[in-house]
Amino acid sequence: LDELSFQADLSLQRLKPRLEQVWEQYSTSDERQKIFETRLREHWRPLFAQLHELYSGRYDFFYHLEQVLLTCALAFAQRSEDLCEIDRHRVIEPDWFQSENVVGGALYVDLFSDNLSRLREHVGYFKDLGLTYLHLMPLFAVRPGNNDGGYAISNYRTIAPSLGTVEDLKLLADDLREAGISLVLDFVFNHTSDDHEWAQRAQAGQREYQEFYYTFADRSVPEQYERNLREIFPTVRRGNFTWHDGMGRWVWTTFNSFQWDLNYSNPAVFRAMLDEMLFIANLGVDFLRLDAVAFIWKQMGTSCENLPQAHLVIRAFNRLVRLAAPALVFKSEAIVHPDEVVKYIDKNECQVSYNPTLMALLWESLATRRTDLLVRTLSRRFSLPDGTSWVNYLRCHDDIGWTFDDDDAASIGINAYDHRNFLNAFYSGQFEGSFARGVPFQHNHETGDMRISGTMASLAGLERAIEQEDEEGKELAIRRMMLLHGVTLSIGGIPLLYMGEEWGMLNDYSFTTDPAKAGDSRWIHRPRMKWEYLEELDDESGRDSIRRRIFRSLQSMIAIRKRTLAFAGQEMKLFPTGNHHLLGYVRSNEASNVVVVANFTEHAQVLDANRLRTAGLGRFFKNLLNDVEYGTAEPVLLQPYELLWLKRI
Ligand code: OTU
Repeated sequence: LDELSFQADLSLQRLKPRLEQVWEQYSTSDERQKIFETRLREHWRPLFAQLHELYSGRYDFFYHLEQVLLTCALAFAQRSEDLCEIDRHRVIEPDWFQSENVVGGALYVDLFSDNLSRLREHVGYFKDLGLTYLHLMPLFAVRPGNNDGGYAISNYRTIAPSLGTVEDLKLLADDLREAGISLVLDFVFNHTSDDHEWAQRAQAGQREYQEFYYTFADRSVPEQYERNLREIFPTVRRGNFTWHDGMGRWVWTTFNSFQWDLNYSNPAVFRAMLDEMLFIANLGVDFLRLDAVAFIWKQMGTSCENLPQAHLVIRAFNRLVRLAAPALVFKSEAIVHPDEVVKYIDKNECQVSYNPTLMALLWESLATRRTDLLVRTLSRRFSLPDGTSWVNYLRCHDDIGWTFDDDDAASIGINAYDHRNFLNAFYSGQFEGSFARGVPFQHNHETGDMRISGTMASLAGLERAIEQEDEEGKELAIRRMMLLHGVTLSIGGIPLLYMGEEWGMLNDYSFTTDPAKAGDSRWIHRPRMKWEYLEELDDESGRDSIRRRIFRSLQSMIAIRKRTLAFAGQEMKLFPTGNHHLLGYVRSNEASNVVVVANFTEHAQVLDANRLRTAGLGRFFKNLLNDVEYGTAEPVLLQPYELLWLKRI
């Protein structure tokens, strides 16, 4: 027995009487107690080791250890029978989310249906589209005025009053579960709003709560940190610190000045946020989106991003979830260099993760009409550890940043700096001949860095084509959108729609009139749902409706995905097409293969069909998307932006 395991076991033995008190307080059944004990046998030692590594330097380590365990046990004791039942299933089948049946959507409750109780009336809408995973953008109580779209939380246990109550959320969670739809919420744990109770206590001078954050009496320490820090929102404020007049101190604020970074080197913060997290878990949440994971640990002399301790904190949270609420899956939101993104993905850390590199490179391929950088990147960076999964998306509520590896680019003769400038020019519509209508986000004039805002349809050319009454342009824009959806629906992992995409919704420029939003161009791609669009679905008068076509095509593609077993899981093999404008890959399961080929240009392209035969993939195929059959005796012709899901026949 090694020293740490010995200490872990001894600590647990000493803590047992405290656990007994929890069971007594909640009249926890013997059977439930046993479940917790069994889980402790599996998770306690690794958990102890993680907490020991993070916090054993503190004189009061054992006190915090006790508090963490009690917080976890209390949440377990309070978890509903229904949720415990799901826990039991998912412990046996931890890779349930890898099914071909899983298709996600994300939305803002207020913009979609005004509030939570109205949202319950639209469960049928999600089912109709084929969704089985629903991410509700942050809906907890927020500060007045600018609240960064819900990411400045003042209370993790109350819902923003305009959206409803915790009771409404629970009812919705029940309805969704009944309909086979998983509920996804954010855990905004890097920072709280400046009006959260802890921040208010800090402002009132309580030292205990000032230590929940990073506060400094003068500029000297912040300036030392600043030497190595990036600026995430440089147009909001230069640097990463904000002066707070009332408190008379500088506060670490990575994002907006009202978002105060939490101090995880303080174990009291770890415990307090664990408590908030398990409260959210017990509402009936299936996936927790861990916001801004890269920033949760700071260390002088480093970039304070992606530090090893950030991983440790998440791993410790993961163990605690395995103890109290194992049905819950963590989704990492790390929009950073691809080498760093994958480090968060592990059965014991975040089981699923956004795939920002695929997202960025799909747009890159549309702009360049070439797939070289995409193929190069997929060949080295798509595969993941067992039991984990990508979340593949095209747009979300945030901007697009050009996250690819500079050396990947250099290896195929692309200068990364120039290429990012080109992509920014292309997607902000400044590049001659661009079809896109995006706008800059967080342009940093010092470094030249820029990201892009805009809806999928506007970036894909629909807005410009409609404005110019360009029929061919509209056709190409729709094809671009369906092409990208067809990739995220088939490449491996959870496809995630950003609601509004199903109608091809265009940029909404009205945010500029709202002072709380005007400074943040991401609001351009957060449009309000227009329920009147639904009427167009059944209007068969022959009137040409772009929206009906987009909705119906997407709906049918989703349905096909859900009956194609080869689209489950994460295994993907690139298929060399021999054509720089095509992307090809093979998805397989024991029973069958599907070969996906995608044309990223507005010109017809030819695929040498012998490649299919010589790769042993078959000689006769059917495109699952339109039932057209192909044989390898003839070259395969792909129409502009055409996508093939080829199944051997
Ligand atoms: C996230 O995004 C959220 O998705 C944003 O909506 C929030 O504003 C922000 O955190 C603060 O809560 O910079 O432009 O590299 O990983 O954390 C979006 C930073 C962001 C990203 C990400 C951040």
